[in-house]
Amino acid sequence: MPRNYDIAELKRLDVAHHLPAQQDYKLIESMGGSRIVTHAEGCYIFDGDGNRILDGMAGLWCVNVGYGRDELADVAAEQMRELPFYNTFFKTVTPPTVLLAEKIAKLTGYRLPHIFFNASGSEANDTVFRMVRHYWKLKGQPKRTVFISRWNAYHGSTVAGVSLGGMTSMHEQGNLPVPGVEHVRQPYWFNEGRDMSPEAFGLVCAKAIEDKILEVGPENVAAFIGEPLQGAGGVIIPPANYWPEVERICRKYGILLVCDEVICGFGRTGNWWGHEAMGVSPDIIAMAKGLSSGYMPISATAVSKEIVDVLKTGGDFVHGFTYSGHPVAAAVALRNIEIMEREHLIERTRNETGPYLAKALATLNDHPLVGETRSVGLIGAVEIVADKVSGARFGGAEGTAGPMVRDLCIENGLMVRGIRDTIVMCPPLIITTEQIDAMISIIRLALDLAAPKLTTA
Ligand code: PXG
Repeated sequence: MPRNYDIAELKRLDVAHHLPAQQDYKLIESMGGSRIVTHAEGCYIFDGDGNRILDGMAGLWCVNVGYGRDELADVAAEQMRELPFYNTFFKTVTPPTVLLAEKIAKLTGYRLPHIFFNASGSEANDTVFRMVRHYWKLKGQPKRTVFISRWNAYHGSTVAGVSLGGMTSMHEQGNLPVPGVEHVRQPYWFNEGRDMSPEAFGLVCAKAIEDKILEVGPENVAAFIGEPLQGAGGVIIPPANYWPEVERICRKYGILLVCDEVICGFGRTGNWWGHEAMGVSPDIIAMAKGLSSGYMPISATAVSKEIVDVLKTGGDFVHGFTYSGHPVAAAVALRNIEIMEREHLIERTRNETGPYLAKALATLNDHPLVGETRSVGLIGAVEIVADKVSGARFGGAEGTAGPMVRDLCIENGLMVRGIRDTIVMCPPLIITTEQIDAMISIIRLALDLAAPKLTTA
């Protein structure tokens, strides 16, 4: 049970001393501090003001097995007592780290049998950045340094993560991207492709990658990186033919294919990996979040044998972090995966709750403010529009309706994100059909409440 916190004092201290992630500090100050989340159980979070909120975001796209798993707390405590820390720098490793590496390799069908551990998704992508360039140099093709990514992609908040990502607001802070990253258009059919069929649009977006390869020179391109579906970009689900065509292009020019599975991995799409849902076989994947369901900070980069065989010709790969292969995080991740297997959460998402969410979302299509609903497994989106036919947005530009509807959802007991004018959701994989119904009812209510304000604004 929660402790008896002095919430007013915590809010005061929050404003005085704590700098939150990706926030407007002045705004938090004007609010008198952030919402203090005190405890959580199953699919619900509870705050210091007495609110119970259905967590439609699984924390931050990560608490796949839901909150309140005593066995994850127990396994962490056991490991902390036995060995709280040891590193992987001194020709040393710990038992949970080795066992987790084997487990992840197995989940890739041993196609990506070698695992490098990190503590965050950003670091997993930093590892990609350094490893890929090093690989090409060792292979005798040192000019292959360029990464191709998509506008509006999210690959993290470190220098490499922001550079690989395609968020222009992030690029503007810190003079990024670093040289050697090129961005191409995203496969966002609802916003950018409705004048053609999804199939035609899928080919156009894949062709943009080929055009960029030819512009940069294939001999200079190291890798293409992409999220199987863009999460933080607004749950952008590419047309079905996009990824197979991207893979064909990468193979044609001998370019490495990297999938960022930080959100899509560990059951989110109803498969272990998002790339399985998209029908491609990457050479490298980055993962985090659902790997431990957020119970411990841990991430990993899984790599093909071919790449590691080349790395073996180069002596030390001088890369790694203090917390690479942290034994407590690894022990928790192992047990988290065991829970997913024991409770058949991937199959349940694929066969039951995923299809149920898709149908429940589709019931919103009759709402005058809804332009499209879409989902894969348990990740979904609702597009808010002023005009259902043209797709025009309220206020003439994106970003008015989304935050308003999001805030109304939260006020009415549902945590979702509003990305531009898209409401996105990514609930724990343990969500029940009744809880999905509750989620959709609250979104409908929020849309109803927002409609008069938006139409008169
Ligand atoms: N790749 C992807 C696909 C992600 O979604 C990262 C990498 C970076 O992971 P770390 O652990 O370094 O944060 C992420 C993280 C949002 C939001 O606005 C999304 C993330 C992080 C913070 C905010 O939805 N995803």
